[in-house]
Amino acid sequence: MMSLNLPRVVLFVSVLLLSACASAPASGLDGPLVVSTWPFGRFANDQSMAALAAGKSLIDAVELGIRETERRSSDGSVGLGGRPNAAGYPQLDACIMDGPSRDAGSVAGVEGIVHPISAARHVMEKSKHVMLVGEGARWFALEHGVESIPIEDYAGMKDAWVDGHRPKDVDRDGHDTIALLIRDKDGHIAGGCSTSGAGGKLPGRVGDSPILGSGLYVDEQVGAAGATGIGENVMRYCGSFLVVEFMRQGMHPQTACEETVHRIARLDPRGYKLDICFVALDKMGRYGAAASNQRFPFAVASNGRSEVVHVEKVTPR
Ligand code: SD4
Repeated sequence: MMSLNLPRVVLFVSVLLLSACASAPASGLDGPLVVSTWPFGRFANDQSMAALAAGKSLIDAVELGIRETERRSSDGSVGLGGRPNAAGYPQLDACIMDGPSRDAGSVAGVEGIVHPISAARHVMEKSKHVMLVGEGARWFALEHGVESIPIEDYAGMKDAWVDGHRPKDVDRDGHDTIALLIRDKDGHIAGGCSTSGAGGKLPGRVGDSPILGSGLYVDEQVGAAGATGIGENVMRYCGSFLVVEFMRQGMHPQTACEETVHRIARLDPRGYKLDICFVALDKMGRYGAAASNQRFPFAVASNGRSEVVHVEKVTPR
């Protein structure tokens, strides 16, 4: 009769258990995960988590989260209360991407639209196009009943600005973009981005935020990334796409964000003086962030937890 060698059995079971742990996602989260830019992202994350808990779709959760930030735009953050352009009025950018369907929608330089993220979703779902800009984007949003305000004064403000009666105090500071990324409990990925853009921008200027691959990129197979900061320094390098590509190569989202900042800093004449930040999450429920030259607070929500965390600027190398 075969006798049991107890120490060997214990060793065998331990090895089995250890290998099971090793194949679980390293510090990955099981339930839904929402990551977004800046402390104000926390309110958006909470809305997105509530939407998922209520059984709403992934893309509903993205839209409802970002609408919360747009609604709170009196914070001077995102939406119509965000930073005005050089002529003194807001022109808004937003986009949305749905991983499972590989659909996307975007609006840029849109005026008087209270929820540009909803306008972007309408472009995705109700048009044959991916991106609409300016007057056409506003018309399309109004056609689909998106909440709006009158913009009659804007033309006069622009004329006055063109004629040289320019507002004195153009506000170039402050942060005004929400990029929000979601991985749901089944591992599906989606994201959105909404902004009033860089304060004091020229009328007609479009930043990185509504440009797929720059301010936001979602890949159902890998994960998602979003950007904030000076859009010109992101969009010349397809920043969010690059983060996702680094994750595809096997990098943790944290490393992927850092490597993207290093890559851009290595190529760009400004070096690390880029004023850019990235957030990312992956299919396994891991997340990370990086910033070129400042401390970057961002918001994370997962089951039973909603908080603002931060990363320090990367160490130049
Ligand atoms: C833009 N990336 O329009 C946006 C601005 C921003 O924090 O994110 N500010 O360039």
